[in-house]
Amino acid sequence: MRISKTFMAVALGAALATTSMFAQAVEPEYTIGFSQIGAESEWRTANTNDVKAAAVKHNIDLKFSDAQQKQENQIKAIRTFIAQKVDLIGFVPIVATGWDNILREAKRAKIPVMIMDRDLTVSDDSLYVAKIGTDSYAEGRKAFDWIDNYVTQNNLKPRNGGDKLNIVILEGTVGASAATGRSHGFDDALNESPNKGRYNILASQTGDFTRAKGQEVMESFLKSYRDDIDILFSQNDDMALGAIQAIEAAGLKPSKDIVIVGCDAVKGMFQAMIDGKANATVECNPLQGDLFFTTAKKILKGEPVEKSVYVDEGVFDTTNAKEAFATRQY
Ligand code: GYE
Repeated sequence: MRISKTFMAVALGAALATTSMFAQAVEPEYTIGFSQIGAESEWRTANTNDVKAAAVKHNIDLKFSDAQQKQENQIKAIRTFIAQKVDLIGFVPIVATGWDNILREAKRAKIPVMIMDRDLTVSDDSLYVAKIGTDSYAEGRKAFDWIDNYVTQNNLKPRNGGDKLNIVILEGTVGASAATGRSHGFDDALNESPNKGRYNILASQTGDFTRAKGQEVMESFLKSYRDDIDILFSQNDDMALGAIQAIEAAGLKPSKDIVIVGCDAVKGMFQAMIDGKANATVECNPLQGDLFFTTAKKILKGEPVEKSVYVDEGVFDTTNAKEAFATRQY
């Protein structure tokens, strides 16, 4: 078949028109403002990357703001989103309290608000439409249960010859639900355990969810109790990784002299388990972007959504770390 030049020109023109029509069709469906806490941990970086990628996939114009670990910056960002008349506002509450006023401003402007990852306490639950995140309380319980099981199976004895196993705790950011939830879950599981009498919590202090602070606080624990600490529960993996450096610097063997359990299940912790320097980590899934934007779109279309959803999470330890590592996304 011979194709005439005219036909070619018409066909080309049509193709171009289709392309530009298509370009118009991919105009962002909604504008969403999102206030992230900062970049304090490997987990947070994975969470941020996931939110940004999911926004592209969901055809959202994302206004992303990093609060550099300060609640006042989050409040400012939310106020800016309100002024910009975005369609919906999402944020990760760095701490649980202090949000009532700004959320009332959003409500007055009729902008729906969604919460991601951490929990918050507000006087009126209608100040946000939906919350998706992780169950920190359950994570704390899982951490203690793993320890209790490990201690029983290995017949672990106190290093100092005393009658109790000494636990030290690196807590997360003061006032953050991820820290208080993990503390409560851990304490409740310990108090409910038939082996409760085996344990003593020797020290518990915040390391603000960062590697540097985790290392610093562990150094001070070791200064006071080098030969007494049997178990470290770190409320995130980054602090555990910092603590491992402090433990090695003190001439002790992480995972052997001191059992180390973290939270998050980030790649750095998998590597530490594979290298024999950490024992276990309770998973906390940062891949919440897809569910976040799916829920946001439903809200904006007036469809019903669940008020609160938790993502699924497991526990990893040296028995399955190597196998699981290959398929980890964060
Ligand atoms: O465990 C920690 C992060 O809020 C669940 O925040 C999150 C925690 C996570 O910085 O690494």
